[in-house]
Amino acid sequence: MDSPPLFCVKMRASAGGAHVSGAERVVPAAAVPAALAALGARALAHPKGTPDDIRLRVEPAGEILRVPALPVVLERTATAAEGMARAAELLAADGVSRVPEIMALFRETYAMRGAMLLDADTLERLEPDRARGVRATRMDAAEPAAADAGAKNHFREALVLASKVQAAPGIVAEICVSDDPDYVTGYVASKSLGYRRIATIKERGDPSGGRIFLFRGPRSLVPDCIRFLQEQTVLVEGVPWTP
Ligand code: PML
Ligand code: MG
Repeated sequence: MDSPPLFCVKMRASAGGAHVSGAERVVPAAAVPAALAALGARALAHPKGTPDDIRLRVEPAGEILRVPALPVVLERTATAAEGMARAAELLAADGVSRVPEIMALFRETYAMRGAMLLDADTLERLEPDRARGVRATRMDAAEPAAADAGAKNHFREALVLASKVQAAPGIVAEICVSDDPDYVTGYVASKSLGYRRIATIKERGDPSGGRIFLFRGPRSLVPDCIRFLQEQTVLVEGVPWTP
């Protein structure tokens, strides 16, 4: 039996032009109204504040690619400094050179809506629009998500995104720090490291966060990479509810 067509449901909320929150689901038509309601409620209840602009959007999901979730490993760190050092160590162990320079560039992601796309070796920035960055979008966990309708599950959503990103052409690794002031856990991900959850990677109360996607390959591959991140709908299989 053919499965019913799926739709991407997206929410983006901002205040005074600054990004507050965003989330998305990939669901069959019958589940679109509930997904819109849940994402709308979420936009209104974000710890970063009440938005003055909430956008909800529904698009046909098109052709779906299924990828497995990256395996999850917890890295126990107690302070932001320890967490950043652990992230750097993992990237270096994974064959990324110039890690201190990459970590220094991380600060520049704080004001961006999307991620920085960085050549892992030359450190050249590859995003067509540097203020916006590159946004990984059109993705969800493959398993039915009835219990997922309510509050944000940082871990699950991040694992979905990281698993999609590592399936993109040319991507070799990612580093992420949440921009939610009270969410201190971040991660480093790659195909060989899996999803390394770093228990503490920033100070509580700190609103700065961002993502860097590290790319390796010919420049001719960059458009394919960006197209995959932004346009290919991906369902991630085997995403656990809790880490
Ligand atoms: C975000 O706020 O969107 C990033 C969340 C990172 C989640 C890390 C984890 O809990 O595994
Ligand atoms: Mg956030």
